[in-house]
Amino acid sequence: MTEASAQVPGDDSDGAPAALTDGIHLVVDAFKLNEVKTIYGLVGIPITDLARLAQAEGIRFIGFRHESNAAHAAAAAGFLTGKPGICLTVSAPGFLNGLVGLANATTNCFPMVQISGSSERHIVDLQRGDYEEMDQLAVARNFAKAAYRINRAEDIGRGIARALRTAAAGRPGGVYLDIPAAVLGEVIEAEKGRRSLWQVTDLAPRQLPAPEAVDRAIELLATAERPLVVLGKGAAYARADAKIREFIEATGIPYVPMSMAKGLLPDDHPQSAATARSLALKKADVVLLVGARLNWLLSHGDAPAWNPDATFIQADIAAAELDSNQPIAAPLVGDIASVVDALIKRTKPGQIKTPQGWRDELKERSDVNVAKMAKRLTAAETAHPMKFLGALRSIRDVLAEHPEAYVVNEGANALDLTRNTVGMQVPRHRLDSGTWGVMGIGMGYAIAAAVETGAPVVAIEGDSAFGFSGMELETISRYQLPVTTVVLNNSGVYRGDDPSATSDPAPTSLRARHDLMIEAFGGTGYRAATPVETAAALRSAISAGTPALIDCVIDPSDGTESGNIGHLNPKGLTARQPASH
Ligand code: ADP
Ligand code: TZD
Repeated sequence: MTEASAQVPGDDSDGAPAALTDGIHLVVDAFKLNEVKTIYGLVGIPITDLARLAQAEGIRFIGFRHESNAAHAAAAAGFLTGKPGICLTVSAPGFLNGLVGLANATTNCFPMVQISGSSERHIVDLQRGDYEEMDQLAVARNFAKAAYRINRAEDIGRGIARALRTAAAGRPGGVYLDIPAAVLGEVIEAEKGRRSLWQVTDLAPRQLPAPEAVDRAIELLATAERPLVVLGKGAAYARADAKIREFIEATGIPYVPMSMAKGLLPDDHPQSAATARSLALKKADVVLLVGARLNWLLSHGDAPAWNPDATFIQADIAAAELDSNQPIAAPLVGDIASVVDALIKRTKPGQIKTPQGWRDELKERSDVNVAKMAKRLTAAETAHPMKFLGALRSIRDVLAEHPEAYVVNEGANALDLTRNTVGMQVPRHRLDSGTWGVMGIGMGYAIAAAVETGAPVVAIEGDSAFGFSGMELETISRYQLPVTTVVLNNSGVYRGDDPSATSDPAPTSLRARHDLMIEAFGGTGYRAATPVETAAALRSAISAGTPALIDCVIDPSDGTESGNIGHLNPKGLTARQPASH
């Protein structure tokens, strides 16, 4: 227990004064009991003393410049550790700023809890006009996996346990927990408070698939002529790396990793069909989805991206996910570690075989695509001004020397091209824009990766993407985190030569020397205009292990509108590609 500061005459039988505690102490005690190690937040009324006490009690408090970034950090911490990340925000505007991160975490199935202080209930509920007045609980319900409010100090332990459990169990997601200022300040007897707290046992219990469901899936895979496994970020999250590898290698089935599943098996694994992805999807006849949704990122399982006669098997913890887009012939509902374990145990030796012809076909396509890419990379090496691929080739080579480094990645072209160029060797080391394709996760995710792991972090950012969280360079510098930010700076959203400018800059136009920004906070700024300079700067920044930013000067005419998802733009009368002149 934290040291309660006051005593009053109690009604104990011996008349001794009873020790007291309050809401703030109880929150910190509940965190400690549940082994919360870090809080990502931004202070103000009514949570400043909560942050101070948490820090004094040995919980790390990372103070941000904007709540959205703190919430993204908590979400990334949840993905990286498998335990809900904690974000702490103030009332109304602070709460709303954090909500983007909470909603994004829920969309990506990352466990986190956003705790917000809130204003006086009796004023808020009659809309009398309080300081930072808002019915936060009602708002949060729409954007989170669940939302709860604690109305009495004696319920703090219960509320925190419930929030942690809900965030982590089943399909992980974001949980909102509202704690009004009056509850944080409520004083109760310390013993009553102590007895009200508990530690959550087995946060995310295993969920085993039924044996007949597993056999059904195995029989389908056994009849396949062109089987395929798709690994999603749910598979990465499940920490079943060794089992997944064992199953894939024992059956010889080719696999395609979704972007955050890169590294689950090393990207240069001979069964990876990542470099023959289009062909793999178009021709596979039996597809095993492992922690990957058939959403827009997988063209909803529809032709022509997919074989219209493909049969789908889906392993997922959320039964309601199944059949959301295509018929699922063999549902495997359970946690991925248990599902893959059951698949391994129930497959008879030699029962699932992958025809060599299918593997050869993928390998041939892959060789062609790799050769094409190698040619583009070589051409980019000498191009001046520097192209995305020129910078990325250098980044790829330096990162190959540091497989332990975490890669954070956002942007449009900066996202697509990095994903395709930079290989990952280790599971859960790539964090990116995810299911929403959201901009703004960059510095928050990078900070969480550095804080949670202590490993070097390289954030590869489009110049627009970086701007959403750029002020957190100060946070990175204040905590001296080993984060190198590489801005692929082509002076605009998508590209920097949009001809649609009037007397004002074009809607996509941007101008910044990001290397100068970090210097204001005491970090090291580099400017790189060539691939050689990019490699030298990245090597030096990673080996220094201190905050750095490399502004890579990229040809403003390099890049395509909306990256590889330009087809999602509406095609009305005014539709055109402004930057493709
Ligand atoms: P990607 O974008 O990489 O394709 P998605 O985010 O679409 O991945 O899918 C992740 C899926 O993984 C979600 O449907 C989620 O329910 C599921 N999932 C998350 N954790 C687990 C787990 N431990 N076991 C089983 N399924 C999980
Ligand atoms: N706002 C938010 C929160 N998310 C978004 N995805 C967008 C806006 C729209 N958007 C994209 O989808 S990518 C992008 C924006 C603004 C930035 C692309 O420019 P960039 O990258 O400089 O980051 P490239 O490499 O120049 O394409």
